[in-house]
Amino acid sequence: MFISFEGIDGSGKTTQIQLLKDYFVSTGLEVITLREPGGTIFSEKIRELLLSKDFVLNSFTELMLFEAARSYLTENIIKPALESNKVVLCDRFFDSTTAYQGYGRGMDKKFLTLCNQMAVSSVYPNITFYLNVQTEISRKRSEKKVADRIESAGDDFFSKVQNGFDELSKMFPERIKNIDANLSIEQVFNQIKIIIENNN
Ligand code: Z5A
Repeated sequence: MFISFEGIDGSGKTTQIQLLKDYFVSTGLEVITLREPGGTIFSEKIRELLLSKDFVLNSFTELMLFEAARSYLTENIIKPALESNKVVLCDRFFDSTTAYQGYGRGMDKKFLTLCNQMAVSSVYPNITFYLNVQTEISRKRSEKKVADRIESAGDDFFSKVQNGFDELSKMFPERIKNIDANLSIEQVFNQIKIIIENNN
């Protein structure tokens, strides 16, 4: 099973991925956790370039780097893991491209869909948990973190991205589960657990 987690920065993805991993492991399943961009030495190098404040990237350069990192990760890690029946939990996947590069940066969404399809070559998440959090709450949670290049974009950018995730969850309600992520860690995880248990 392939599960991705989406949402704005500080929505609690890393926290919930760890809880879901522990849950699956306790039931005897083999689980791998990954993040995007990243998850392999090659893709982590691309991540450094993408998040560094040393470079000014235009939207196209940024997009190509995200897709290159995703293509490599999918081919070399996600596909083989799914073929050997492991559960794959991924912090972000192609919905982030639609939300950040499409809704946030204003790139053409049809073009992005095509790029996403080419990068993942038919490997799609079975479930996507969209951790839907108010921007003020996520900002408070991320207060201590030093902002990277993308996190340094203004509030206007993040409200467009948030709107993008909202729209996506309405367009694909079967796959994308809209989770109220303003609640406590335990309450958020309960919503996820109920969906996983009903899915079995
Ligand atoms: N990006 C893109 O533009 N296009 C793409 O295609 C892709 C990505 C794939 C990667 O960022 C950046 O790349 C990201 C989108 C862009 N940029 N932004 N903005 P990243 O991987 O470095 O970081 P992130 O994914 O944005 O977020 P994060 O810092 O990893 O946050 P998180 O994983 O969602 O949250 P967390 O670490 O679990 O929680 C943050 C804090 O809140 C922590 O102290 C927790 O203990 C606390 N927390 C978590 N949940 C709760 C609840 N429920 N209550 C209270 N406190 C909580």
